[in-house]
Amino acid sequence: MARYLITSAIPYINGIKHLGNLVGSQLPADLHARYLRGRGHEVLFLCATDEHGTPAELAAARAGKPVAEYCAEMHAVQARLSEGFRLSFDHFGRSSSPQNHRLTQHFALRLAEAGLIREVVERQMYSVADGRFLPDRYIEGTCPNCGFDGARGDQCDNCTKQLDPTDLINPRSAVSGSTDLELRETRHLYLRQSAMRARLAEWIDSKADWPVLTTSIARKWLNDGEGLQDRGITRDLDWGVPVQFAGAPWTGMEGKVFYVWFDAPIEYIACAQEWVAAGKGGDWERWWRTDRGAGDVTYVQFMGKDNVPFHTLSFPSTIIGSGEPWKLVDFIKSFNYLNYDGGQFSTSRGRGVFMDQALAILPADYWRWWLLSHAPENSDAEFTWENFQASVNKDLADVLGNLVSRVTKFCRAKFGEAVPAGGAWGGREAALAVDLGARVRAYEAQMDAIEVRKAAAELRAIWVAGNEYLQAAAPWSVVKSDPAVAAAQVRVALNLIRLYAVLSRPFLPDAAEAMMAALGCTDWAWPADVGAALAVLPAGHPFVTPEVLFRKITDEERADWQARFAGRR
Ligand code: B3M
Ligand code: ZN
Repeated sequence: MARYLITSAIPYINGIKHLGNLVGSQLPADLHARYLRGRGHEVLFLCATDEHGTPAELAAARAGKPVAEYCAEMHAVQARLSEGFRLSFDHFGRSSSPQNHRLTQHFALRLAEAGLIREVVERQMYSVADGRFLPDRYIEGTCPNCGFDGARGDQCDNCTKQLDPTDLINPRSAVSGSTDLELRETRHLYLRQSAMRARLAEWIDSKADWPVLTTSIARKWLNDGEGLQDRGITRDLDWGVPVQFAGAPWTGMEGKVFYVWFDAPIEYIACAQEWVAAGKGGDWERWWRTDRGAGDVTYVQFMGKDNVPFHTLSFPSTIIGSGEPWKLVDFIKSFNYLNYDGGQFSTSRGRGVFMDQALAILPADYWRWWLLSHAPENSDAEFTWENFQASVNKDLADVLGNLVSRVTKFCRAKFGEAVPAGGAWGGREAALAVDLGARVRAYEAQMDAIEVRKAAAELRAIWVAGNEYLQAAAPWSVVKSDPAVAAAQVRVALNLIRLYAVLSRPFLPDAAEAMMAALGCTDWAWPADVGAALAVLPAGHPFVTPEVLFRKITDEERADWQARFAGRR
């Protein structure tokens, strides 16, 4: 038994996430956590909401709520949706927690002591009416490129041009609308990432087994242009981790907070402390401190490709730069984007399926299966309703669901609702055990490598092999001439259902539970030997015939959903 620490990128607090967000980090992380638990390993799986930064402040303002209240509410919403999708976090924390405040300030202090923080004087827009410096997104005006009146200080949403606040024509405060703005000098803290370049490059070079998507993005940032830049880690905002704290080695930083991307990854550690504070665990240090036992932990992170630079360069700079024995990530699994039906998911236009909407129309397992079996690993992927309908109807209803219902119904009709005794195995059963034995090892290999699509394909092949066995054995014909042989076949087939529940559980947790419940079995032991696994349920073991595991999606539903989620123009 080994120990695995697993974190998913922590979703922003502002709003409900869409299926593309889900498949880019949280869902595959859950797959991995469930798989490792199923194999008997000790797992700590952490996620949280990312609650700081301008998007949180702006969303709260739009909702007309104090930001702390808005975040508490949205955290509860996201936690409920995570449960709905059966994301098996050991703890779902909050980056606004006191633990994260303390730890973020601790890291800043350590980095300063190590000489890795410098103060930089900048000229920044100050709003006299609002009495504050304005972050770029808080300044609006006319785009110098396209003339759009609602351009922001960081970007024009109309023509997508990247802007500097000083580029805007007639700039005004997004807080009050005031045009009484002036450039004033202000000091910010910069993390000297450039000083870490050689160490980071050496570290990335040592990760030959990492996905190319991960290392190529990291190398691009390390080597492109002037190379790794020093990065401002403070912002002029009220909501966040205060920069001016007791014992801080700088002065005059009142009214500033740490940049959201500085404190967000630190939440991975703080979340383990929150897990302990919530009474769910006794010791976070054995997961996070190599001087306290974390040396034998394998740490795996999951994220979308846009988050890779922050996890391969910025967060490691924080961790390594602190000079303290924190656990560094061992493997970073990153994902491309999921597109939606010929375009992109769009929150502002309500285009695509969001987590709450998905659960309102179908149970979690349907979505989990499609998303994971089509995970955007080697390139961007696309959700289409046709493809979703075909996958659900074929893989889940026709292959897995059909096997379960055929076997249990046939047994009930001919032998009653208990595993029949029958005779010994024949050659076909022995061959099935050998075939499945090899397939299970192939499935494990893909799951170990976190090759999500390939693992799904192996699992599907395992289901198909069972159907083929049943089709060839044909107990419904054999029973007429040789009931004992048919009984032995059904005994194997009922055991196949249990084997499928165990193997499918990481992908389909609810269906797996339903299958095991029908079998009246609680033995989730992973199949070390498939021959033995096909004999776990003994003759005479009672079962109940389950409800339909997966229903089919009709053409009418598909058309209806396609129209419903197409978004506003
Ligand atoms: N919240 C971005 C995102 O959800 C950001 C991830 C933080 S991971 C520390 O894609
Ligand atoms: Zn523009």
